Amino acid sequence: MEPRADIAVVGLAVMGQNLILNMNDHGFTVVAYNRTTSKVDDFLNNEAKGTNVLGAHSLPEMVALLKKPRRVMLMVKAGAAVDEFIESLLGVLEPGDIIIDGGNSLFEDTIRRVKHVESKGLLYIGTGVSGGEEGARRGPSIMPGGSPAAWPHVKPIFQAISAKVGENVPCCDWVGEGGAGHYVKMTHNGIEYGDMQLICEAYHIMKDGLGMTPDEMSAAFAEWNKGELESYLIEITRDILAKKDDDGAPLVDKILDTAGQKGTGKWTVISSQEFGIPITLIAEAVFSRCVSAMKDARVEAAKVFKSSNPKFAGDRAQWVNDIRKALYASKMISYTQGYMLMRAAAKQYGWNLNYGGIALMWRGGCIIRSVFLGDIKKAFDKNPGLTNLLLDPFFKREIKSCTRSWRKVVSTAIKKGIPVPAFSTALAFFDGIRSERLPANLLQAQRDYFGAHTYERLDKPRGEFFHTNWTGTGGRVASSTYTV
Ligand code: NBP
Repeated sequence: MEPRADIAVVGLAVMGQNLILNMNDHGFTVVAYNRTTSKVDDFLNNEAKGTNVLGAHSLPEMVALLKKPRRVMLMVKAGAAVDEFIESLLGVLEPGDIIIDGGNSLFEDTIRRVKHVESKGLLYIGTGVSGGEEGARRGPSIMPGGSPAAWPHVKPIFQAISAKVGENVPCCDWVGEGGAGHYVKMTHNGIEYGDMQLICEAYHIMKDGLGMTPDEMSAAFAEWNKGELESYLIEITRDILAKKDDDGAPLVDKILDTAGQKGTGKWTVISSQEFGIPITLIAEAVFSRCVSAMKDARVEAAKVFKSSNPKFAGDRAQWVNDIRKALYASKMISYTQGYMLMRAAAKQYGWNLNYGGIALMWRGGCIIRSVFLGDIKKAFDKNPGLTNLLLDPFFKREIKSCTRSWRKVVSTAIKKGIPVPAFSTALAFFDGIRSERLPANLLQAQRDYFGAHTYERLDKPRGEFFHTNWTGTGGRVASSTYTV
């Protein structure tokens, strides 16, 4: 068999099929393989009919069709299926060949797999692919990490099929070693949870606080999509709110209010806890989905704690403007937190992340794509060492211009009993991060009181630890571990 394929894609579900067709459009010869091999024929006889896509019914057949170094991309369910395929591939590939995992794998699994595959003399890439079905077909955002030596061999394919922004700039670049690509993709998904929750809170206030109809709200989102909030998620929200069911009534009103989740938001929050980075907005977005899933408990409690009149007094157009600003300010906080998280992970794992480059990769193709990410890119281009996005002159100005409206919206929603966990945690973070003094002096005193955990003093250099015998009955021995 003549080795004439540029790459193999394993896994013919929605993502695999669409990526193959996208690669084919860009002139690459792809060989398709799937565990259930009947799906290979199905694909070749339907979606891939008339293309140059080749099919294989076994891994040896697939490998024989590939040019060297062989490139095999897995688009299978994350977890055990990836490990099983890696083991099978190690049996048929050769040193120098490249295994790519394009699924939503946990970054820690990717770190382990890179080491394992490299120990066998092969190269490994773990890459985030974002944009769902449409992205995979027309141009996704691609976030590759793993063995750096593999990148030059994969770059032409990935950059050709990725989304483009501006003057044909690909939304795909090398992210870093080990699990960096999957970490950045995980953070992207966490931020996506946050963005969606913020939009839902804006919708909730407009619906219950302002009494707006779905059509009126759709018009507001259409307006917002012309300004600083212009983004894919605002755009689809506009369209969702305008969509009618078969009977002509708004479809959104008929959808059960319980949200599902697949785990990447939860993983982001777990990782943030490991590093001590307060990604409070993403955490609230994950928990909000959990609260929404407790439908029966909510129905039960709603009978006991009846809500009072949630209507906001005042001018509706003014409120819509205030809500827009509250959403914008909260979004700035969410991305500030997300970037703090990536910086902490990079430090821990020794990744040299290009933060502006990440904003560019997210600028097109993916679910969180937005104009806003262009501003983030500019901020990191100006100052690659920026540790707090809010301190960039543009974002400083922007958030200052929103704070009045933001406080007004959050406080009124709280008074009226409309839950706004993401708007309000964002505001609490903002007030926390801009406080020179927080009440943690008292907290340290409490810890020293009951556990002799020691404290540092304002009037002494950092790193000197003190213990007080608070009750007069304690000993002089302090705890030997001190973690700020
Ligand atoms: P799925 O996540 O639904 O996976 C289906 C594929 O996995 C099929 O090819 C199936 O083979 C294979 N598979 C399964 Br299931 N268990 C297997 C096993 N034990 N061994 C070997 N193969 C196995 O596909 P998808 O929705 O296209 O997503 C692919 C990857 O991309 C996932 O990691 C997903 O999280 C990620 N992703 C998805 C989206 C999206 O919008 N769907 C977006 C971004 C990333 P079979 O046909 O023989 O059952």
